[in-house]
Amino acid sequence: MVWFAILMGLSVAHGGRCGDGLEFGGQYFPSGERAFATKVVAYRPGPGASEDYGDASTALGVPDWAEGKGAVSLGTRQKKTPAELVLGFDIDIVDGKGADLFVFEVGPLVERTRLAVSVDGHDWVKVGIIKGSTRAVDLAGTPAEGGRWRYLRLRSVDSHGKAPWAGPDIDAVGILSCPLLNS
Ligand SMILES: [Ca+2]
Ligand SMILES: [Ca+2]
Repeated sequence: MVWFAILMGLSVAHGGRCGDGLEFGGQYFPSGERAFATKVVAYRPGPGASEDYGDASTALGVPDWAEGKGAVSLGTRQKKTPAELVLGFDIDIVDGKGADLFVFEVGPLVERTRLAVSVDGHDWVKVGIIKGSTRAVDLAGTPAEGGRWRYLRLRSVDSHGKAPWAGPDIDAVGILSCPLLNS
């Protein structure tokens, strides 16, 4: 049984998803292109979101913002209906060493965006806010630590801002950690 367990361990290690990582915008993603969101589950823009940046599918896949195209605007926060974007992934979001999720937000500074993860797209666990020069979150120390998740929710935090750049403008979101098992 011991040998069986060791062999299983080896096969898992070799069959892992993190052998061919890629770098985007100076950030290394161990899972390569698979690290990026593949589904738009919900998009509910708040005030100030421009129609020119109203295609949520532009947040899928690897970062591709160029010449004013390739990102979706969330608009600003409203009290009753939060401005939000919900994305799904084909691999698990897990708590690995260091930061676990990286958001490509257009512009020199990230507008405050609250992130939450979910197993099913219904029950959410808040994992923190990205802002300014911080574009990544670490699940360590959050209620999501040690879990496995497939959905990410991004919500506008600030209620000020004007079109066409009100609120966060999301080009892409990728998983930095390496979900070796059950992916
Ligand atoms: Ca981590
Ligand atoms: Ca994009």
